[in-house]
This record gives sequence, C-alpha cells and structure tokens, in this order.
Amino acid sequence: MCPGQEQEDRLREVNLSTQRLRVLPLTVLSNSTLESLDLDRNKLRRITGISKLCNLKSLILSKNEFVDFPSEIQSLVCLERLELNQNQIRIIPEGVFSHLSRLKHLRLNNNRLCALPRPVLQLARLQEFHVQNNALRQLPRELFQGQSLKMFKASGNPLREPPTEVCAGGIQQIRNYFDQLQHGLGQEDKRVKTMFLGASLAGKSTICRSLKQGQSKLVPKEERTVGIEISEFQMEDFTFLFWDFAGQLEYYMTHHVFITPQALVILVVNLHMYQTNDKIFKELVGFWINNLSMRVPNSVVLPVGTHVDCCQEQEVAEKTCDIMARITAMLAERKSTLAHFIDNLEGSEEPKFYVDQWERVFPLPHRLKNSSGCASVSYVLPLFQILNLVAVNCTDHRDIRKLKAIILKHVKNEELFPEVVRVLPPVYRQVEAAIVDIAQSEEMAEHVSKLSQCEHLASLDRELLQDILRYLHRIGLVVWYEEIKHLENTVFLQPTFLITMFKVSVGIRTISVEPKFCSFAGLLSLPSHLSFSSHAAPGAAPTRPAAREHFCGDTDWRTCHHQRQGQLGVDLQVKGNAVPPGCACLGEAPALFGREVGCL
Ligand SMILES: Nc1nc2c(ncn2[C@@H]2O[C@H](COP(=O)(O)OP(=O)(O)OP(=O)(O)O)[C@@H](O)[C@H]2O)c(=O)[nH]1
Ligand SMILES: [Mg+2]
Repeated sequence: MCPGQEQEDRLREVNLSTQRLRVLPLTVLSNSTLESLDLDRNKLRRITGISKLCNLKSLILSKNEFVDFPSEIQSLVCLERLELNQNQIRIIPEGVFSHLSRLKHLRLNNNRLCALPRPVLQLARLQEFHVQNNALRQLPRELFQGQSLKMFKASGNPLREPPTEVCAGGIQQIRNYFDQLQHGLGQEDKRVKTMFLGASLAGKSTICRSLKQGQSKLVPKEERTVGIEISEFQMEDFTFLFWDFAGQLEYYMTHHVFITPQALVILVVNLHMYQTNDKIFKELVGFWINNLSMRVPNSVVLPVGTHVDCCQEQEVAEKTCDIMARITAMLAERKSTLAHFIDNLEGSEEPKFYVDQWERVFPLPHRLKNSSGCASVSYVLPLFQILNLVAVNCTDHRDIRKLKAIILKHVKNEELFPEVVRVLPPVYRQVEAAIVDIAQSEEMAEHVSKLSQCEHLASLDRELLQDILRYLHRIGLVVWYEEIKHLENTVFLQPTFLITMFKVSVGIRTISVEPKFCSFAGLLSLPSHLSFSSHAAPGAAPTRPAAREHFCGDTDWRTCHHQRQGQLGVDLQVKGNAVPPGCACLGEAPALFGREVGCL
C-alpha cells in the first residue's frame, strides 16, 4: 500500500479504544471524512459534536459510561454499525432511529433497557440486532415484520411477550408467535417448574404430596420414588409443574438430563439425619448445591429442612445456621475461584472477549432479607440464588401451609422469578391440552401416536406445531431431542418414560415395573423389530444382571454406555419402523430411534 493510501485510511478509520477519554478529541470531530470510529472502553457519558461526522458508517461506544442514549447519533444518516454494549442506558428515545435507515448492525447488550422504541421497525435494513442482558419484558412485533433481520439475540431478559422459550426458537418462531397473537388475544400463563432434589428419604415426596393436598401426607418408607414423578399443581393462579426426583444416587446420573434452568429447586434435607460436620454437609447438601450451581446457574434454590418433629428446638436452629453458613462459604469459595479465573482471562491478550463474561458472572451483590436472625444467609451468585432454609415438620399441616405460603411469596417476587409470566397465543394452550389428552389416553400404551393426525392438531400447520412442541420441550412438558437426527420426529409425551429407559441402561439394584410404567412393560412384549440390550464400556457402571433380565428378557433393545472424560452418554436404539409407547411421531415414523439421547 502506498503511503498516501495508508494516510487516507487512517483518516477514515480511527481507533481510540481504552484511552480513558471523557470527551471526544477535537481532532476527531474535525475529521469529517471519518467512516469508522472505535471508542470502546473509555469513560464517555456524552459525545457532543459527533453529528459533524456525517460520513460515519461504524461507531463503537461499548463499555463507556452512558446513562442517557446519545441522541445526537440520530443525525449520522450513513451509520451501518452501532455498538453500545455495556453501558447503563435505560431508555432509547422514540424516533432516535428514524433517520438511520442504513443501519445493519445494532448491539445494545448489557444495558438496562426496559423497552424498545416502536420505530425500531423503521430500521428496514437491520440484519443483526443484539439486546442481551437487559430488562426487556416485551419485544415490538414490528421488529420482526420485515425480512431483513437475520440474527437476533435477546437472552438474559425477563421476557414475557414473547417468552424466552419462544425467542430461543429463533426469528421465524418469533414471527409465527406474533402472527398467532394477531388471531387471538394473548393469554397469561404463570408457570413454575419446581424440582424436588435432595438425598434419599429426605422427605421430597412427602413435601410434594403434602403441598398438593394442602395437608400432611406422609409417604410410607417403602414407597420410594423411582426415577422421577411429574405432576401438576395449582396454587392461586400459578401452575406448578412438580418434578419429584428420586434421591438414590444411582438415579442421579439420569437427573442431569431433566434438570433445567429457570426453575425453583426445593432442596430437601432431613434435619434429624443432618450433623454439623463437613462430611454430612457434603453428602446431604453440598453435593446438590455444587451440581446445581454448575449445571443450572440461574436456578433459585429453597432449602427445606424436614423431620423437625424428631429434633430439639435448639438443634433445629443450630443445624439451620450451620447449613446456611456452609452454603455461603461454599459459594464464596466458588466465587473467588471464578474471580481468579476471570482475572487471568482479563490479563490475556484479548481482554475484549472476556468483559462480557465478567459482567455476567459478577453482577452487583444482592442480599435478601434474612427473617430467621441467623448470620446472613441469602447469598447470591450470579443468577444462582439460595433462599433462607425453611424448617418443617411434615406431620403438621400448619407447617405445610406455612411452606406453601413461603413458596408462593417467592414465586411472586419478580426479582427472583422475572420470567414466571408468559403471554401465549391461544393455540399454544390448545396444543398443550391436546397433548396432555393424548399422553393420558389408553391408546398411548398400545401404539405410537401421530401428532399431526390427531383430531385437535390435524388442522395445524406443521411449522407451527413444531414451534409449539419446541416451546413445550423448553418448559419441560414434553421431551423432544430434535437436534438428534434419529430423534427429530419423535416426541416423548411422558418424560418419565425416558427415565425408565435410562434406569435400565444405567443399572439399578431393584426395579419393579409399576402400573404407571406399564406402557414400557408393554413395549417389551412387542416383536423383535425393537431391540434392547446393554453393555458397558470400561469405567461405566455395569448393568446388573437382575435388572437386565427383568427388563430386557429376550428382547434385543440395544443401549450402549460410553464414558468420555467423565461424562456418561447413553445410546439408545430401536430398530425397525417403531417408536416406543410414551412417544409420539411428528410425521413419518423414524426408521431408527435414537443415537445419543443425552450426556448425563
Ligand atoms: N416424622 C417425620 N417423618 C417424615 C417427615 N418428612 C418425611 N418423613 C418420612 O420420611 C420418609 C421418607 O420420606 P419421602 O418423602 O419418601 O422421602 P424422599 O426424599 O422422597 O425419598 P426418595 O424417594 O427415596 O428419594 C417417609 O417415611 C416419610 O413419611 C417429617 O417431617 N417428619
Ligand atoms: Mg421420593
């Protein structure tokens, strides 16, 4: 490149990132030929005079100190790229984009935006729009009306309309959602997935059943949970989807597949069994907290201590404080390890990539009120929140009522559960109801259901049906591994079915076929085009002969375990044109069902 050309380029492109600038230098403002200006990571709050740069095509203002949107930008009519990530902007004034008809890339991640101005739709050429980690509840439907938008990212917002689970389906799913909303009024759906976790015999099922029945409902010892029990429960206008997990460790491997984000986790601890030492803490509490904080960092965990009636009053208070203090210490240690890790990343050559991570991992510390008077107990890791432990005597209905009220209070707290309300087009609810009907119908146990032929769903466009199934998968009502080629047409209408399969493949000491699993038992008597058998790779848990015999008999179902770097994957295969009962087929029955069902 000749020196003259180089100089010309320099005039067109200026990089002033990381200069601690508080005002724009005059030399920059006087360069009206400037096309690209990078002011990333400075201390700017205003950019007075920038309208003079009328040829500017790219303007980067990320990681500055803007509280107000720099409105002068509206004069930069040539602008094609605007980045304002990591500022503190709350409001974008109406009309500010009305002259920016050439804008193609707009990034507003990590601000505090509560709403987007409707005229965003005037950005007819907008191809890429990032607005992650703001406070948006609603997206303007006009944004999705044109065809130009190719990339849209809005995760980390408490979205209701459309809900996060719909946004996760991409631009087309959002468009379809808004189309459906035009056909009928949106209905508010308040749903909380609630997972009961904790060691065996902690009292999970007892709490779960007592809450549902509104009175003490002690589960007999011999009725231990097998896999997971799923049920629905209404409290006021909230629908709780209860997932009661078995506490036995053998099942734990299977739980990973079903533990999903944005849930209320009720971590149940038997206070009578609990002892104030490290070993017991790790066994009964630490193990679960650790796994949850790593796998589902945005869950809200409510520790519940049971068997209060078997303890002294003083003992309950001491154990409660001990548990909470140890959880706090555990999370503090984790936070400091992360801080150290991120420090190292920030010191690396490409710090730009890691700033976002830092912000996500360490938002402002936030303490919730402590009603019990113990040392501070509510400790907040990023998006992972531990609430005060509630101690209950499950034999006393007053304690059950108290727990119910506490759960309701928490789910109504928008800070804790910002996404609990979802606005849905009526068709979403209709499909859900139809699926619940199919899943409960007698025929399900006999043969595979073709959703697209079901009376209530037959008139639905396939794409819309898929959208809704995707949504139902994300909220945990069905399981659909559409990204797995051989499972793309198979929807598990009863997620417990999968547990039964995993249970066989992982190997469990005693397995009994209960009535609720009779559809699976029925499967075993199907002809040999279904095959199932087990073999374990080195290091994987061996399948116990008794279980194999009981479940597999002479059938040749095939599973294969493989242990890779500490992760146990399970392969399930069904040969022939069959799908097991408990599943539904979207269209043509798949020739082969399943390869990698999930990494446990
Ligand atoms: N006295 C007393 N017994 C309780 C209390 N909570 C639960 N139990 C009993 O403790 C035993 C275990 O309760 P479950 O609810 O089955 O425990 P779980 O955590 O679901 O156990 P798994 O399904 O094996 O994981 C049962 O016999 C319950 O009746 C309580 O607060 N007080
Ligand atoms: Mg149980």
